This record gives sequence, structure tokens and C-alpha cells, in this order.
Amino acid sequence: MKIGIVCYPTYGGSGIVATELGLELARKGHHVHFISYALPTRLNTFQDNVFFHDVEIPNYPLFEFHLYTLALVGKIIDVVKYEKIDILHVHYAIPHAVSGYLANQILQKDYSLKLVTTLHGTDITLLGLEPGFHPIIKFSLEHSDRITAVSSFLREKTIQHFNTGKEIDVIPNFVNTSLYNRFAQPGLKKNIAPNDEKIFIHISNFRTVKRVCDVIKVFNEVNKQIPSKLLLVGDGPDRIPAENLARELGIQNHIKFLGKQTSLVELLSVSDVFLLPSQSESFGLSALEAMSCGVPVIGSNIGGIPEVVEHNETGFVAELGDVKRMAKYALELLQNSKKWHIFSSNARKRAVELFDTNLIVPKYETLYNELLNS
Ligand code: GMT
Repeated sequence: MKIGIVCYPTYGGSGIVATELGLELARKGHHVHFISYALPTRLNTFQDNVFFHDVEIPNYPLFEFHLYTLALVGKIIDVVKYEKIDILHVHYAIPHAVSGYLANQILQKDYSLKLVTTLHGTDITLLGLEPGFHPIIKFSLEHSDRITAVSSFLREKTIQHFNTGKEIDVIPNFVNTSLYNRFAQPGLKKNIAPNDEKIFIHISNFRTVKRVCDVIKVFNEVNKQIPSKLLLVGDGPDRIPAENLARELGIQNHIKFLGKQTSLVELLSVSDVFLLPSQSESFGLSALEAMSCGVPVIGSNIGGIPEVVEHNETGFVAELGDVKRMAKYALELLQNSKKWHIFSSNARKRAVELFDTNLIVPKYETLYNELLNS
């Protein structure tokens, strides 16, 4: 099949999922055309059958705000027509589903394009609640040929908020468990924890919803009892408040603000606990990647996190903001090596058995085939 994938190129999860999906589809022989305003973060290796189309945004003095949505429509039309695209798969409803719909309407008289929209979270749980966006998102969902959501939580939220009457398939995010596999790194571990301290890690785009300051508060509680180190990977609006809090608590020497990193497997492979205390999280892809590397996850029991982390098996979930309980869970794991090893292998097992790329990507292929045969 010839598949067009529209996504954000940024560090966030939806762009990562879209890119990994496209790469795997290309490895299976499909032709995959990525359309975005920049090269997606993870599209950093050559893969046969993968093509990238850059959306140029016209700079006209009259326009105070760039017209990305419309520029995207034009690029989609161009790519669909000349690359003979069968399926257009857009990731994140705003503005991609709208651009896809408009392009489809313009092409309709001489081209039948199938439109798939995958919802990733904040397009529904945050933007979807904006009165100005609600009718647009509802309309573009109703005019998608198929809709998928990355978790049951997000599917229920979408039905609750939009009630489109259209079926929503749940196709969870996935991880390449062959790539995200723990491997010993004595040198790196010694460098980070010279006195064999325990290592915590958090990976995100440091947006407010991630509650990075809670990560530091949990770490601070544990560090009082067990000498530990904390790796903070990523960057965003809450990095400075987090750095300030670390200094206020006097624990800045135990914390490494690494910023954005691309090689996550090395860092995950030396980590003992992954922290994800988000206040909004429709799936939590970073938690799944950690589990695949055998890292137990401690997070908040909100959104899709409980669908990824199995409480008291592969980690723990606690009430939003309950940093004391999260710290208690972490101590339970770190003070009992046998328990930690059980949780670590459970986490890996769950990733392999439920969320591996080879299990999930075929679900998208089945959906595409159903559309083309309908
Ligand atoms: O998590 C973010 O802030 C980025 C956001 C995005 O739109 O890329 O991630 C969303 O999509 C990811 C991939 O499906 C999910 O794993 C994240 O849980 C989801 N984020 C939220 O719902 C806040």
C-alpha cells in the first residue's frame, strides 16, 4: 500500500508513534510518505520505501499568523495525487484531521482517498475541551473513514466528549522490544552512580501535565533514606521550575538535567525506577519504553497509565500528587532486591507480550486493508 502519514515532528509521543509506525510499515514493503513541517525526530536513519515531504508555509505580510492548516492541505493534495496514496493516516486531530478532510473534499471528484485519524490524548482531553476547537474536532472525527485511540481511556473520553456515533478502534502504542532491551553498562552506571546509588529516571517534554516537580519531590523523599541519583531527560516549560526546586531542596548534586537525548536505551538500561506522575496521560509511551528495558514504573493512576503499568506487578500507580505514597512504593522496590527483579522481569514480559511492534503494527495494516476492501 501507499500510505501518507501526517504528524508533528516534535519530541512528543504522537510524532514518535507516527514515525515508528511508518518505519515499520516501510520495512514490510509499503511505501510511506511522511508529511510535516520538519523532519520527525526519530526519522533519523535511512529506511527504504520512506519519503519525507516538507510543508512550506507561505510568508505573506498580510498574514500575522502562519496558515499551516491550509499549507498542509496543499501539500497533502500534491502528495496524494502524484504519489498515488491509498490511505492518509493523520496523527493528532488538530489540525491534521481538518487538513486531511479538506484535501479529501478537493480531491474527491477524481480521487477516492481513505482517511484514518489516530487520537493521541491532548487533542481530545485538552484541546477538545476548548469551545473554539470542539465543533472542528467533532466534524473532522465524523468525516474520518476510521478513528483509532491509543487507549481505552481515550476512546471513552472521546465518546463522552464528542459522541460522534462512529466506531473508535483502540490500537495501543507499541515499542520495539528488540531495540528497547536492557543491556549491562557498567561504565555508564559507575559514572552516574559512583557509590552504587539507586538510579531514578524521568523522560518527557517537561510540559506542566507531566508534573516534573512531583518527580523531584518523590526522589527527594527516597533520597533521604537511600542514596540515589535522578536522571531528568527532555526539556520544556517546566525545566526551570524543576531546577529551582532541586536547588531549594539542596539535592541538585544528585540530579542530572540531561536535556533532550536520543539514545534512551543506554539510560534506561542503568535505571532502577521510572517516574511518571502525570496529571494527564492518555497512554504514557515513555513508561512503556522503560518497561521494555526492565525498569519498573511508578506513576499516577490517571488516564491510560493503569493500562500500561500493572499495579503491584510491573510497578505501582498512586493518586495524582501523592508523592509520599509514590516514594513509599519506590522504597518497597529498592529495599527488596528480589522484589525489584520480579517487577523488572514482569515489566519486560508485559511489554513483549502486549505492546511489541510486531503485535500492534499489523492491527493498523488490517484496518487499512478493511478500508481499501470496503
Ligand atoms: O505527552 C505529551 O505531552 C505529548 C503528547 C503528544 O501529543 O505527542 O503525547 C500524547 O501522545 C502520546 C503518544 O500516543 C501518549 O503516549 C501520551 O500519553 C499523550 N499525552 C497526553 O495525553 C498528555
